[in-house]
Formats: sequence, structure tokens, C-alpha cells
Amino acid sequence: MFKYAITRIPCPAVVDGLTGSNFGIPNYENALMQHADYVEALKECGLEVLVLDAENDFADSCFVEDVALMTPHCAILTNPGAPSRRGEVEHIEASVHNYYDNVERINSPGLTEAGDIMMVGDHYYIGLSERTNQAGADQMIKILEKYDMSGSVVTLMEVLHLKTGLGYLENNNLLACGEFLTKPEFQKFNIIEIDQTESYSANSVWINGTVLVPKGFPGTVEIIKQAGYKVREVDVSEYQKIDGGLSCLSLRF
Ligand code: CIR
Repeated sequence: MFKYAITRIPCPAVVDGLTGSNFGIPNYENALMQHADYVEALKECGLEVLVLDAENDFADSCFVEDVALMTPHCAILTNPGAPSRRGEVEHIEASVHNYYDNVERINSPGLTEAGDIMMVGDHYYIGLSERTNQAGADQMIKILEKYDMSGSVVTLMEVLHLKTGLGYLENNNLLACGEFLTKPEFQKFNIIEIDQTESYSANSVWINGTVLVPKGFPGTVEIIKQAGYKVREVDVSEYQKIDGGLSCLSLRF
């Protein structure tokens, strides 16, 4: 069960967020409204939510999930692979220290963004991507092992972050799409296949029994409901325009 979440209000510069998609430029007013509803959804799941002020110097700073990994035993500040995002880490550090005694850190040449890290119990799958390198994964695994947890790497080719195409719903249920459907390391899970036409919604988030699903993906809503979960849809379309998934708008722990 999760107790807390940290989010950050998007700044006006979010319109210049990094993107490899061509869904257009986010509308700032809509992004703010969607963020407020996202925070509401986290609260509905029973979380106490810390909403940090906008950080105007960093266009992508609302995607707080990438800058820290929050485990039950320690928090690990990352070293984002995107140079423009590296400075976000120092702005989340004080908040992380408010919740954790044990705070670790990934250092260069190691690079990680925690959107590449999926927690399954005490094990963490770490995607090797354009943002997370082997040195970063090695450091991450060493830190996890220090706290009696474990990690392993997963290669990925088609998507930005590991959790762009995967979402663990607990109880051995794993949402998966595209290249992740056939990866040997995930075959032990009950794979819930997300249709390629709804691929964005593979990044849905389990929180205390409810699954937050991005709005606009009826097929995904249906199969998650069929799997026995309560669903809360959240419109994050403005964030999708800059490759932001539902999970990356919060740290949950
Ligand atoms: C980026 O490219 O870094 C942001 N525009 C989106 C980050 C999305 N983060 C995530 O999926 N964990």
C-alpha cells in the first residue's frame, strides 16, 4: 500500500517540454486543470499528496517520477539521461529527505530516469534506454542490494521509458504492450495485453487497489475492470503531447 505522493505543478515552460511525438504543443491552462484532477485522483486513492510549486527553469519538472526512486527502505536520487533534466534532481532533494532517512544517489557516468524502473515487490526492473545506461543500472542495483532488494536490466528499443510500455498492477498482473509482450523475463506474470492502438495506456498506475488509467482508452479500461480492479480515468492528454505518461506525474510511496 502507498501512503504518500509527491507531485509538482507544471510550469509555463512545459509547452517546451522534450518530445519525440507530434501531438502538438500542450495548452498550459488545460495542463494545470488536468494536473489538479490528477492530484484529486491520488487523494481519492487514499494518498497524502505533497504538491510542489512550479519550477520555472525546468520545462519537464512536473515529471517528478524520473528524478527519484522511492522504495520502502530508501530513496534514490537519479541522474537523468536528458541533460536538460539533470538540474531537476536538486529541486526534489529536500522533499525526499523529509520522508526518508536513507537517501542515496546515482552519479555520472551513471545515468538513470526512474520512469525506466518498475517495482515488483522487492525487485526492480531497470530499462536500458536513451535515458538510463548500464553504469546507472549497475549503481542502482548495488544500492538496492545494500537494502536487501534486487534489480535486473531490461533492454528496450521502441519506447522512451520502460514504464511507457509496462504497468505492474500487483497480484502478478502486468499490463504490457509492443516489445514487452514477448520478453522472457515477463512471461511469469499474468500479462494483460494492451492493444497497440491504445499503447499510451499501458502506463496505467495501481494505487491501493484502484488503477488510474489515462482518459480516452476504452479497451484498456474494459480489460482492467475485467481483471477485477476499480478504475479511475484521468485526462493527461496535455502531458501525452510531450511524451509524459500518467505515472511520471507523481512519486508514490
Ligand atoms: C521527457 O522527455 O523527459 C518528458 N517530456 C517526458 C517524461 C516522461 N516521463 C516518464 O514517462 N517517466
